[in-house]
Amino acid sequence: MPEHSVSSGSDFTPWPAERAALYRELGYWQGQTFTDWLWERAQRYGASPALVTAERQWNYRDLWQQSGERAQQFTGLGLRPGDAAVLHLPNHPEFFFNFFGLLLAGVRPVLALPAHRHHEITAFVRQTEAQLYIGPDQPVGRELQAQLGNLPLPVRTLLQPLDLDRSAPHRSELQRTDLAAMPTWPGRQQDPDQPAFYQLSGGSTGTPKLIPRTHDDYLYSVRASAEICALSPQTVYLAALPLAHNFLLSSPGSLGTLHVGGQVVIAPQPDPGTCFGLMERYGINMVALVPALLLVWLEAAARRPVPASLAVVQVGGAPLAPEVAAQVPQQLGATLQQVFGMAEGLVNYTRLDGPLPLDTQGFAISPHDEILIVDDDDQPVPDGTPGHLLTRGPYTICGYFRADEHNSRAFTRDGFYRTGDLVTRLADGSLRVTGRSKDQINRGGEKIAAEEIEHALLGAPGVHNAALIGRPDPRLGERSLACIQSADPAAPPSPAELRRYLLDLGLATYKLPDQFEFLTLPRTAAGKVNKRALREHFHARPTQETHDSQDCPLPHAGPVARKPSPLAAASRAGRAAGP
Ligand code: OOB
Repeated sequence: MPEHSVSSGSDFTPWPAERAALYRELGYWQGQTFTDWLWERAQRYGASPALVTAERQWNYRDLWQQSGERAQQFTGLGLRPGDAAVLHLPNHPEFFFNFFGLLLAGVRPVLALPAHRHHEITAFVRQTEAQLYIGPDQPVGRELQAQLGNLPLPVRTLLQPLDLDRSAPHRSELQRTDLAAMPTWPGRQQDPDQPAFYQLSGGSTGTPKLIPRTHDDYLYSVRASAEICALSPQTVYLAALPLAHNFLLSSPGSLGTLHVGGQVVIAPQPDPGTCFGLMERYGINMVALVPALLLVWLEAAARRPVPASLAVVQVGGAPLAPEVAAQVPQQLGATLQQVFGMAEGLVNYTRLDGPLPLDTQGFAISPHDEILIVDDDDQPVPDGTPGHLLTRGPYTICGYFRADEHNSRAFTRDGFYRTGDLVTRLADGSLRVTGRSKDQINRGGEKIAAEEIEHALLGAPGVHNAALIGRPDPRLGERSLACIQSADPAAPPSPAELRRYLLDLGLATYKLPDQFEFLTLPRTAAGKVNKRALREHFHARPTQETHDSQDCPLPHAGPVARKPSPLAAASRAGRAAGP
C-alpha cells in the first residue's frame, strides 16, 4: 500500500503516522500551538522591543496585547475556530497583530501578498470559504471591499486603519492582559498537527494553490532556521520584502527573530532610500533580499555606504548570478547567505561560517529532509548531474488544500513533493539550482504561473491562442512574453487592449505580460504549443513592447497605487535607485 494517499477533496493531507511519530520523537514537532508560542515570547521577552517602525515601537507584551485585541474583534464578528480569513495587509505592524489575532482566535489566515488583486483574493475566498477579508483601510482594501461585496459569497470585510496614530496601543476599552495568567484563547485548544494557516504556492497551474502549514511543522522550521542563521536577542532584522512571504516569515524571517527575542524592523518599501535610513537608525544586522533588489542595493551602496551594523545579507527566491554574489562582502560589508526555499516547505541555507557562496544554494534545514534528484523517469541521477528535485520531510507538506487531482501529479506515491526545480548535488553535499521544469516565470522573485495568464488571455477579444514564456532579463532575472495567435491575423488586438483586459480581470499587475508578440504558435508532434521552440526563437531576439509599471521586485504597491516604484523609475532611467 502506498504510504501516501490523497482522499477526494481533502483540506489537509496529514503526514503518514510513522513519519509523524518519528518527527515527534526527534523533538522536531513539539506539540505547541502558535498561541502558546506567542504567549511564551511575551512571558520571556516582555519589555524588549519586538516590532519597530520609523514612527513607533511595540514590545513583546504589546504584541501579545494587540493580537489579543484583534482576536476579540474576530471572535466578536462570529468567526469560529477552523474558519479561514484572507489576510491582505502590507508591511505594517497591523500585519502581525492581525496574523497573530487570527491564530489566537483559532482562525486560519490565508497569507495573501500585497500585490494580489481581486482575481487572486476572490479565488482564495472561494477556495477556503473564508468568512473574512482583512485589508488595509486604503484604496487597495476599499476596492477589494467593493468587489467582494458584489459577489454571492458570505464573506465579510474588515479594513484596518494603517495610520499609526489611530492604532495606538490602548485604542480599545479592553483590560491589559495579566501576563501572569494565560488567557484561554480558542487558538490554544487547536491540534498542533493541524493547519495553522495557508501559504500560497507560486504555482504552475491555472488556479493558485493553497498550502496548509501546521503549527508543528512551521514552528520546527522557524526554530531550526533561527539556529542555523545564528539569531539571538541582538538580532535586528529588517523586513524589506512582503512580510507574508515564506522567506520573510520563517527563513528565519520575522518569526525566527521573534522566536529568540530579537527586533523586527518593518520597512514600508524595499528601496535603499527607505532601508538604508532605517539601518542607520536601528543598527540593523540582518536583511533578506531577492536578487533583483540586491542589484539595486549594490548600486546604491556605491554612492551611500551601508551602515557597518549590517552583518548578514540573505538572498533567495530566484537565481543569483555568481558575479553579483561576489560583490556582497565588499559592497555591503556583510556575509552573504544564499537561501533556496519554497512555501511548500523545504528550505536550504548556505552556512554562515563557510566560504563565500558564489554558486551554491546550500544545505537543507533538517537531517530528516529527504532529497531525491531524479531523471525524467524518476530514477536517481549521480551526484554532480542535474535532475528534478523531489523532497519530503518534517516541514514539507504532503498535499495542497482541496486539490486532489493536482496532488496526484505534484506528489509521488510515497509522498515526495515534486518541486519543479532542477538541481545538482555538489561534492560538499550542498545543492545548486540549475533550472526549472515547471511552467512558471520567476520575475524578480515573483512567481507567475504561465497557465493562469494563458487561460485569462484566451478570454480576451481577438485572441485565438496564447502562450506565456519567460525571457532572460539582466535586472529581474526574467520577464514575461505573451505569444499571441490572433483570431484575425489581419487585425490583432493591441498590447494595450490585452493589458487592459487582464487588468480589468483583477490580476496582480506583476502578472501582466511585459511584452507581446503576435504569431502563429508552433506545435509539437502531439499538437501542443511548442514552448521550447518559442523560448529558443525569442531568447536572443529583442522585442518591442515592454511595460515597466512594476519593476520593483515583490512590490508593496497594491492594485490602485499604480505610481511607478522608485526602483521602476531608476531602472527605466538606467541608473541606480538611491537616496
Ligand atoms: C521562495 O518561495 P516561493 O514559494 O515563492 O518560490 C519557490 C520557488 C522554488 O521552487 C524555486 O523555483 C525558486 O522559487 N527559488 C529559487 C531560489 N529560491 C527560491 N531559485 C533559485 N535560487 C534560489 N535561491 O521563493 C522562498 C521561500 C523560502 C525561502 C526563500 C525563498
